[in-house]
Amino acid sequence: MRATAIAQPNIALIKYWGKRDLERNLPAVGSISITLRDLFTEMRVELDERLSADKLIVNGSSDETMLPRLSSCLDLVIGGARPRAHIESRCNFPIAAGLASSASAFAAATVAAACAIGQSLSNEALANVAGRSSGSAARSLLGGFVELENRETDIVVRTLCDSGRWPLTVVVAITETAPKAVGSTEAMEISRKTSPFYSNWVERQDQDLQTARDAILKRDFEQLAAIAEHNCLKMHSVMWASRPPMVYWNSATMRCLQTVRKLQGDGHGVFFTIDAGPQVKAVCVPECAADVRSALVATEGVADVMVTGLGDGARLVKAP
Ligand code: 2P0
Repeated sequence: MRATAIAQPNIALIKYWGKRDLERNLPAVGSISITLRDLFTEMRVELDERLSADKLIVNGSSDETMLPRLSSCLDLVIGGARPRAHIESRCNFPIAAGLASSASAFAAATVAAACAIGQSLSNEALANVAGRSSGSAARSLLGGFVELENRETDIVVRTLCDSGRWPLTVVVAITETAPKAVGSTEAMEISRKTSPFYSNWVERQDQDLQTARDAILKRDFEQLAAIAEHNCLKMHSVMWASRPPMVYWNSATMRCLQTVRKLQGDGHGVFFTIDAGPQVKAVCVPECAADVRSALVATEGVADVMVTGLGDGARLVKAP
């Protein structure tokens, strides 16, 4: 009745922002992401009939914040009448700071919970359970370039290109490690209800998905760079125009964008993307990674820089 799984966070190049069904946590739009290799969440789930309540330990300390959502995730996989669980999570990057920590956490928890009870779920079933806990988590089940397709009543995830076929590098510039003030779930709802740009965002998403899919299949870096930056800035425009406005950037975020523009001007194959947080992810061809890293390290306000390649999907690390 126990299992451990590991999952990597993913970074969306064509973003998920907004929900069409709050109850089932179904996204309003499809999305395309890359799964990272060197950032991870390891999640151990042990079901124990003697426990009266679920317990969560994160990086060695008791943690109540994520517990209700993780308990619901286990209920979805195992059923509400399940034994309570001792959940232990280990994560090697800042949590809730715009680095997709919920994606890797819920992907790992879903895989571990299913294994803990010896349940063999299809990829589709895993995606829908993980996605219900956190929309972006379904994408961390798979590796490389992953598309989340929004179907009429559910979602489906598939790999568009393996990490080995197009081994890009991601340089993450950390400009702030504190958790964000407004979580994505709440911010998405504010955007849906108040942003004058929201309906246009949803309507145009299929075009952006098509352009990105085409770029990935051709491995056309310039095309992917242009559509990913456009889609990212469009998502932030939706947020900025919401009431109240949601601005996740700080001054170092903007300076990182300028650094990336300068690198592009010097001929480097690099583009930026930013999620619901102030960190900047610079996606680049591997031969430019050292220069991109040095330039971001030297950018004022950058606290830390992490470099990673693209990785595989969630997997078990220990049999029960
Ligand atoms: C993404 N983000 O596509 C977008 C871009 C943030 C900005 O998916 O409410 O934590 O749990 O389904 O998965 C963050 O959203 O949101 C997210 P819920 P989640 O990566």
